[in-house]
Amino acid sequence: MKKTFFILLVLLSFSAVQIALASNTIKLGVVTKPGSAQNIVAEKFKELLEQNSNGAYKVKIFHSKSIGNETEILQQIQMNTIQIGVVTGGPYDTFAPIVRVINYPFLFKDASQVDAILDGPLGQEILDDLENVGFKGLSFSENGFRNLTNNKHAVKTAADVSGLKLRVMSSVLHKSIWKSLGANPTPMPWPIYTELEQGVIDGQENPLWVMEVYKFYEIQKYMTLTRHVYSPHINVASLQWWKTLKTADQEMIRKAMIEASVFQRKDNRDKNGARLDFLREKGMLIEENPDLASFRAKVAGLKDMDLYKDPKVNTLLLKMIEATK
Ligand code: EAX
Repeated sequence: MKKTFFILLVLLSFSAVQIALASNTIKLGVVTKPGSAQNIVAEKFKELLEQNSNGAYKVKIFHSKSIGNETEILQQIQMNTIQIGVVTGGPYDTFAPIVRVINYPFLFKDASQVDAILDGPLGQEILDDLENVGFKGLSFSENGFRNLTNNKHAVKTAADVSGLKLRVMSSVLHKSIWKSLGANPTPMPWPIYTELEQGVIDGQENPLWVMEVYKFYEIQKYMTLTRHVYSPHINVASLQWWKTLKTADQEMIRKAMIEASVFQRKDNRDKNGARLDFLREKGMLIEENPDLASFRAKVAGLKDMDLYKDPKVNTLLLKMIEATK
């Protein structure tokens, strides 16, 4: 009898330990594959948090669409079936329209302006706003400035974009930008290699690392350095999960994500020069000095569109435009 009780006790405490361990495993979702910008953030975060918590927290990274596209990752974070995501700004659009403020075309001049603003009070306003839709905003890392590629012809001025079938992210803003520029934009989730290869679409737009890591140089001849949108990753936790954590743990997790973000932004920027050389070597024809004035002129009306009508979003957009002048 005594012995049975003892065994039962051992079993019980064993499962209690297991529960404790399981609850400290953070599931982190990214849509892209190892070597991608999002994955570099995720891996650095894992390394830092596991180290700083002396192993009390474990991070399991789900990548390469293994738990769905970016919209689906965000939905799972809202439900707390995944705790953290490193997700591109575009798909947040349908969850929190305030994010459109960062993706506004030709807003930021350069990386140092991006950091000053996103790491400052305006960026914080956006992170805080995400709490209204179930996300705890932790930090911004980056995809980077987005550039146009296509397989039809060289693009130098906005007029050259006319009629191109372009894939855009699941974002009304991105769709509106390319409509204003005269293209024929189709929203599609990531990844899109097959669609480009089969000619379902003529082109797409993304930062330089994407053309390299996803080998778009094999299937896209022309690239134009349009830098039309600065594309952040917004790194969030499930608010539902966040509220169950001790303050000290929240701080440890937030700090690790901020540190991982700072690390990745630098890493991404440091590599851009070499990427251009690499893509040129691979045979891409790169227009380095497009007529950006012609692009700007066509998207100038966006800020007066319904997209930015919500007073909160509109006020922040105007502040952002002022701050990036
Ligand atoms: O990082 O969907 C997109 O175009 C994103 O930039 C993608 O996550 C690649």
